Amino acid sequence: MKFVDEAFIDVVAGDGGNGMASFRREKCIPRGGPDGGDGGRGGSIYAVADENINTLIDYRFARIHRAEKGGNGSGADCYGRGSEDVILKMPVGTIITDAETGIQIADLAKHGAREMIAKGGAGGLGNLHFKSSTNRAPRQKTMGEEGESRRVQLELKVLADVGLLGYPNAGKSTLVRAVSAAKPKVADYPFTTLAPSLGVVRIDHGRAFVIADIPGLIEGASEGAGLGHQFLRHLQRTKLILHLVDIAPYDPEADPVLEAKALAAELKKYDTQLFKKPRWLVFNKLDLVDAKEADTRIKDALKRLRWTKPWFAISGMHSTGTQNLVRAIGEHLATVAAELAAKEAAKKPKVEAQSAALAPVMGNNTPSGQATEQAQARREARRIADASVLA
Ligand SMILES: Nc1nc2c(ncn2[C@@H]2O[C@H](COP(=O)(O)OP(=O)(O)OP(=O)(O)O)[C@@H](O)[C@H]2O)c(=O)[nH]1
Ligand SMILES: [Mg+2]
Repeated sequence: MKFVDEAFIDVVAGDGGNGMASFRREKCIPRGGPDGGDGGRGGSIYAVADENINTLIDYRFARIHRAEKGGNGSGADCYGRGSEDVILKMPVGTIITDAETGIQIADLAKHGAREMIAKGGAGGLGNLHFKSSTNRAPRQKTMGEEGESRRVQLELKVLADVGLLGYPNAGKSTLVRAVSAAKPKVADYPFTTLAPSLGVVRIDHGRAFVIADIPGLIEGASEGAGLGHQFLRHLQRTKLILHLVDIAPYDPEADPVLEAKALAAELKKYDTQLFKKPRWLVFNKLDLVDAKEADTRIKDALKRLRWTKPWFAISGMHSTGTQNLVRAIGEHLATVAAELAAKEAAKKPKVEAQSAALAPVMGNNTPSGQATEQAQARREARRIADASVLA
């Protein structure tokens, strides 16, 4: 199943209603003066992040979203009705860009984040506003402003904790099959995987992470070689990249170390932040060479790559060393989460001090504390369940 993660939609905000030029006409009130009301404002279009939505699939079918025009003003001081705003619910993590200019409009990173993506036009002015001491019967009015309209691109990055990087046939999909219940296609020809997919990896009871299998990358991907490098965007929000290196490539001419260097260069070309992200080397297909030969090849590779970061040796096909890898990933993710929590806590000491002062004995066992924890747990469970559906 192809993971739907992109959609283009047209958003058309409502025009403002027109102002009115009219005069008060009542029995026994001659020259009642201007009484034309203003037009109402047109509806705007907002994008709101909603954790209950997981894909952009709805936006592939419903492509045009319009808000209504504001009501026109009328006589007897009546103002036009303001139109309702249109709310488009999108998955958390959606990035919205103007399709024509490429400028980012919004990044819906958190549940509830709300951004205006097309502004409704302001209503026109009625002739009430134009009266003055010298012009007591003005006939001017203004028309409502046009609502904004544009084509936007919605992009949802795969929410994975760990992403795989490697040449075609390195064994990425085989590793995903070995450690998760997901079953991406595995075959002995390059570019078997054509679209990213997710798998959920259970570390132990109650702890899991999401791994992203992405298509293979080759040297020159940034210039379009192979499938190009656009799939690298799926690695941008991961917390760890596993760089798979085939220690026994089918092609005897291939040099896995040069290939690994080339991929690191491609990563850097795509995004230096991505290049700086924690990345571990995983030597795969250990079963194809004897232990001594494997040891020599790995040592040689580590030396030539001047590798000082963590590395692992596995056989995805026989699940050798994969549990060890999974445990290490679990520890890494726990450390990252703890660091993030500490950073968040340091960011808002004021708010916490205030709430502590308000409720000195309530702690985190309060109903609201429990509710937040429960909501968090529910969100996480849903995220994992969705990932397995996608996988
Ligand atoms: N002997 C052995 N073969 C493996 C191992 N891992 C993968 N393979 C084989 O290598 C081939 C490619 O594996 P895939 O998992 O499809 O590789 P991939 O990296 O996902 O490849 P692309 O999707 O084309 O990028 C398949 O024939 C696998 O059976 C391993 O640990 N040992
Ligand atoms: Mg694959």
